[in-house]
Amino acid sequence: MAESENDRAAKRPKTTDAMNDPGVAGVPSPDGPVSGFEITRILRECAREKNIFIHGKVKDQDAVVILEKTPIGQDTVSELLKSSELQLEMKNDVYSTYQLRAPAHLNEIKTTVICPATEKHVKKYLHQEVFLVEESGEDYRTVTLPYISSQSFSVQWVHNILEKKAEADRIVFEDPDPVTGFVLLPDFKWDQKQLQDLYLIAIVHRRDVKSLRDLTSEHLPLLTNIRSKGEDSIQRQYGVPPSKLRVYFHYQPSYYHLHVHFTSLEYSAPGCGVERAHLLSDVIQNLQADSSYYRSRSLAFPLRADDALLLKFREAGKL
Ligand code: M7G
Repeated sequence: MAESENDRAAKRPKTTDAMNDPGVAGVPSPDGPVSGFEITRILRECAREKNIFIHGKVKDQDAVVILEKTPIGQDTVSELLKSSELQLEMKNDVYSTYQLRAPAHLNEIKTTVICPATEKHVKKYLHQEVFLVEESGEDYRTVTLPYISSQSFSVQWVHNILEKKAEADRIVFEDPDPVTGFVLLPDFKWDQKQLQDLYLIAIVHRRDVKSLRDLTSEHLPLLTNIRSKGEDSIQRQYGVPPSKLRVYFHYQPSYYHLHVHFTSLEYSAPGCGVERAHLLSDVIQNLQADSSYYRSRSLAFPLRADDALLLKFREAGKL
């Protein structure tokens, strides 16, 4: 099958964080961080999503490795069928099943390494019971804000992107305006090999907005700019129109530096459910109607059983 313009566009060279780069992006790296990885335990696995999250050690440092089988791209199907070995498993009437042994370059596993990983990283990927919390504006100021100010994940990786110290060659679009500007680039969950699971993030240049909670009508020019220029760039670069995109915030996010998720509508991205995702278009309209909407209203979100914020809500008698 002929390779479409969109699929070609999706196949941009991959890079890794320049700060921890074990080699050159796109070049095999036999001494990369997974070769010396010693498994401590499996944090989570999902047969349906075909991924596994592993906690272990690399040279005495804690690490999390995520292995994920990627979708089969339309453009590889013809080569896959022609150049693979087939081993018969069973045959019955018109039905037969096989094990197909694909050549290595058509059988890659997307691998994400977090090293050194903090206890919070390990917990993030550990399977846990979840509880829905309803946070009023007041709860945010008295319970959540003091907690996230002391406990949240480092946003060093975000600053590296904004300062072009990492992932600079992956940037799809940038508006450098310090107030309304942002950087748009592929999320590290997306390997860019196919458009079915397209996933980009827009990271704002300004550093004084932690999350949805901080937004007021003052930020409307920023939000409308992200929506229009983000959608235009994705249409231009990948041929995906705005009507095929889900554009949203997470609340709570993992990283408290304002960013917007752009995912393919076809793809049920982790965290795109109603209990965590807030459509950018809804946020814009809510702020147009009421500048203090996100400062004052209650917002519900899921928290995992081992999340210290859940304990804070319990201690405050809110759960
Ligand atoms: P979030 O809502 O704060 O957290 O989104 P979540 O991870 O719980 O969804 C942050 C987004 O940034 C996620 O979609 C991550 O996959 C993505 N992301 C995280 N890191 C550390 C990186 C990174 O180093 N590079 C890129 N490109 N994306 C990242």
